[in-house]
Amino acid sequence: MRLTAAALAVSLFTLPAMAAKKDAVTVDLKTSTGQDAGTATFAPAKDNGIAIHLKLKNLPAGEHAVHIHEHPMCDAPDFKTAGGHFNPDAKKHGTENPMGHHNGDLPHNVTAGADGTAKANFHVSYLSLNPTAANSLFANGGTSIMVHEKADDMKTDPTGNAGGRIACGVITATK
Ligand SMILES: [Cu+2]
Repeated sequence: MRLTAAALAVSLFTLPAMAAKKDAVTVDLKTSTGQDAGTATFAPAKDNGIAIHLKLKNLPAGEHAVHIHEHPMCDAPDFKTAGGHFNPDAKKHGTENPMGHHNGDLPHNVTAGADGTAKANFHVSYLSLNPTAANSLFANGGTSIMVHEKADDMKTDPTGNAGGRIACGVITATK
């Protein structure tokens, strides 16, 4: 009797936590010199979009663009293998609304402090964690998350004029 009650308590406690863990994906980012650049966590949101939590470090102080790029590859030092922006809808960068948040490429800016860290939370409706969706972060084997040297100007197509690539993390379903 006591065992049954204990087993029930354990399962009630752990099942929801396990479900949440399974659905969220945490990606490690590295700088172009191989330093730890922190993490990005992608979790499903209630409206089928995703919640993104960035906890970055070892960045130069100042504003930096954060994008999703099209290939799941982060080869230092230039991270060119990540390709261009992940843009499943083939939209022009930064033109759809004043914030530029229209497009699968996730143009957002984060600000790193003097200590090189930056934290940010975004909620986006135009990306998905559903592996079969065209706008999935796992589409075609995966994507990558990129931090740039400069801020995204939210208008220059297709790059956002954000300069070099300074940190990168591979996003795949089998992390
Ligand atoms: Cu980019």
